[in-house]
Amino acid sequence: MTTDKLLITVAPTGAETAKKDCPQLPTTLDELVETAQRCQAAGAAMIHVHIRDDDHRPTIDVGRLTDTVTALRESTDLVVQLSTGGSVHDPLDSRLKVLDAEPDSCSLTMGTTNFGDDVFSNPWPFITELYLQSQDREVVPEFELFDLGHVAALHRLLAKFGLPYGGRVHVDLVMGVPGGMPGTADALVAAVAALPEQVTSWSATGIGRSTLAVALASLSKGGHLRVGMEDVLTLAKGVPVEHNEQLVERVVRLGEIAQRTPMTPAEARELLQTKRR
Ligand code: KMH
Ligand code: ZN
Repeated sequence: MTTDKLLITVAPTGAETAKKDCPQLPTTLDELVETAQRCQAAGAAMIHVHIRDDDHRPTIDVGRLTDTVTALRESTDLVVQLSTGGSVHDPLDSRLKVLDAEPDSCSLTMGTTNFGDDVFSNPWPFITELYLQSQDREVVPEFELFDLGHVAALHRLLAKFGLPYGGRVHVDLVMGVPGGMPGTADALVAAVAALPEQVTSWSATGIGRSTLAVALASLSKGGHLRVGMEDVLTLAKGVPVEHNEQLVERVVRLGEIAQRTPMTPAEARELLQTKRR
């Protein structure tokens, strides 16, 4: 699976950080579009999207999500991936409705995980329902794996329900969440070794201070990268991220050292076999 192309996904907003604590977090549609354009120019090919309401609080309102998908499609070429994880407070039935916004891709987390002081709930019946709906709606899932148990659950899902829409299996290792697997090279190697044989591409992201360790380990193993202010808010101790573009630029530079060229959005669509919309 080693490749000289590097898929960079930007996750610019997330659901955990408050705007008042981080005014540079893109929370309005205009800010998101501006961020997406600059991150694409810097080397990102996919965007993992969480949106906010008028008070900058996380929302998964389908109307707003649909407008967001439309705006991102009109203003960028990025593969648009909507989060079905939302925030830890979003109910499961609302999270299923995210697919109504017809994104290219959706996140699909493979198990419940402790999430700091909270619980990010992903019971098996929810996972299977979301998977079946993604197949039916022709949306390419990105399997989010926070733990080794989630890798095992992916084996089970693929064995029982077959391949995703498009026939490719793309996963993202989300590492260093307090409650999930640690953001270390050792954990990454163990998780990659355990991936199902059907996996055709994988990326990794390290939360907080684990961001660099995970990025370097992923590059060493031939993996792809996710970065963004959903996952990390500082460039170094005491140095805040001012714009998501900086995080994309940084991994483009790391990729150059590893002789990896950023994938274009068109190449990412080919890799993931997303539907032409
Ligand atoms: N905000 C987290 C609770 C996803 O986007 O699918 C869930 C999350 C995963 O960010
Ligand atoms: Zn997310």
